[in-house]
Amino acid sequence: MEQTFVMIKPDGVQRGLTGEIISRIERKGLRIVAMRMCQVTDETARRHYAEHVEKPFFNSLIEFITSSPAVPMIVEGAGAVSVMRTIAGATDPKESLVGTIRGDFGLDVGRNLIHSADSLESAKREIAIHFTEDEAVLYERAEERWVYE
Ligand code: DAT
Ligand code: MG
Repeated sequence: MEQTFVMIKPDGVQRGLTGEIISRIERKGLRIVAMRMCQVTDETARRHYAEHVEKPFFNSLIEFITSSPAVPMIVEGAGAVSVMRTIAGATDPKESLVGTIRGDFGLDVGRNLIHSADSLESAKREIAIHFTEDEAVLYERAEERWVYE
């Protein structure tokens, strides 16, 4: 089973979409194995978005992501990394397909509701930034034998 890192961003929480977003992940059949609500610190945000440090939007991105509570989580399932990227939608919500989280709820690239790791390598790196190993719970969802053949 693959694990990915997902985070409902401050706009998702402030707009009351936490439940809606969690629902979409659950209904897909994916398993949430760690989750909390917290205000991301400046240090954690800078580590998380280190690859974007030279980008013109870096400072506003850090300011936004630390501005209000977020909901980081570890999501597990078959192909979890790419499946979650598909559920999240394209980076710019103006271009994300309807049916995706960003496509259904967003309009601005700086307010795109959800983060989802872009590769298995990024997922591992980001999980280690946001969670300790003992925070992930080991369990199976009762419906999994109806989700997987
Ligand atoms: P993604 O979140 O789809 O992986 P990314 O890694 O390229 O996208 O960028 C990280 C975040 O930075 C993205 O979710 C929103 C913000 N961002 C990206 N491109 C931007 C831009 N051109 N202007 C403002 N914010 C941007
Ligand atoms: Mg990214």
